[in-house]
Amino acid sequence: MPEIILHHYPESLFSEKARAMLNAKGLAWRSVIIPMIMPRPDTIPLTGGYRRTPVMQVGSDVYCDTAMIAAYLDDKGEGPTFYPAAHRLAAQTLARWIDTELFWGGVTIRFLPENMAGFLADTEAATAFAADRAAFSQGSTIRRIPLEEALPRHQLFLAELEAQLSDGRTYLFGPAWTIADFSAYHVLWFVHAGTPMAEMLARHPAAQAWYERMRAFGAKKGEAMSGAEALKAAADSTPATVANGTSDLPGIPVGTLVDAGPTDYGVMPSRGELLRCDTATIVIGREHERTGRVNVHFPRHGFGATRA
Ligand SMILES: N[C@@H](CCC(=O)N[C@@H](CS)C(=O)NCC(=O)O)C(=O)O
Repeated sequence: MPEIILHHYPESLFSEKARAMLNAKGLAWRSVIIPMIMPRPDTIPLTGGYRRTPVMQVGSDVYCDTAMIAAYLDDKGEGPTFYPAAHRLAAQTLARWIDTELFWGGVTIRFLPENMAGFLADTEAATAFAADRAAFSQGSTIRRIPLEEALPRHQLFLAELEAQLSDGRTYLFGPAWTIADFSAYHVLWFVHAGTPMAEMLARHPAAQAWYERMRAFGAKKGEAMSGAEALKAAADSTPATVANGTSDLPGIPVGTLVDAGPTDYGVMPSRGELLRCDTATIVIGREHERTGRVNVHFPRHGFGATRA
């Protein structure tokens, strides 16, 4: 199997979710650190436009969104599945709620001036970051959550997490992790790690102990790789075959040139030939002079494709 390559940056919370999943599964991975803001000349050739972070590459297959990354990793490495049958619906639905609703409330809290120390180097970096994220937000359908809504939402989640864990269980749904553990972990890491908000988490002992268990997964770093090396790894491989690809998009059969991407925020699409669109995934095939042929995989939830 080609190496697993994560394109990410240290401060990115969804990258922390991917790092934790990779390490929990005991998988070896290579680490390409990308800039926190655009341009990203060694990542966009792989995705063809998608610009959210992280992106995972396995040879010339590119996995966008941590939901897709989790689905790919699930049967790799060691440890239990992220989606145990008895809890699959609850864990997936909770993970999706955390990755959107709790996340956007968390953004409001984390970006309060008193929680920002050390996040951006100086005023110049702050100005560049604000301009980049304004461009990123173009076309977004997401509502910014005001603090008076975000804070009680977060406090209630902490209280419910504490109640869930207070019988001494190791993970949210029992002795084995699910995808919901990794989603809850990365948002708490973003809000509480290294900020004055750490004290709020510490008031929840069961949640704090669970958080420390999850943080041990996130801590390990991958082996460094340059963006140029990662593109060469794509150029040197062939994408995995997409077997029996079908499309459930009305009037858009497999083989159509499409724009595929998120429908909620960071909506910059990737253009390519549709290889599959079903309830779980969208896959497109595309070419770039630096990568050769790549297949780009998206989850279906929160994503769409239109004729280019
Ligand atoms: N649902 C996506 C969310 C990814 C996301 O929002 N990532 C943030 C960084 S943590 C992002 O893309 N920010 C803008 C950027 O990095 O360009 C996932 O699970 O990967």
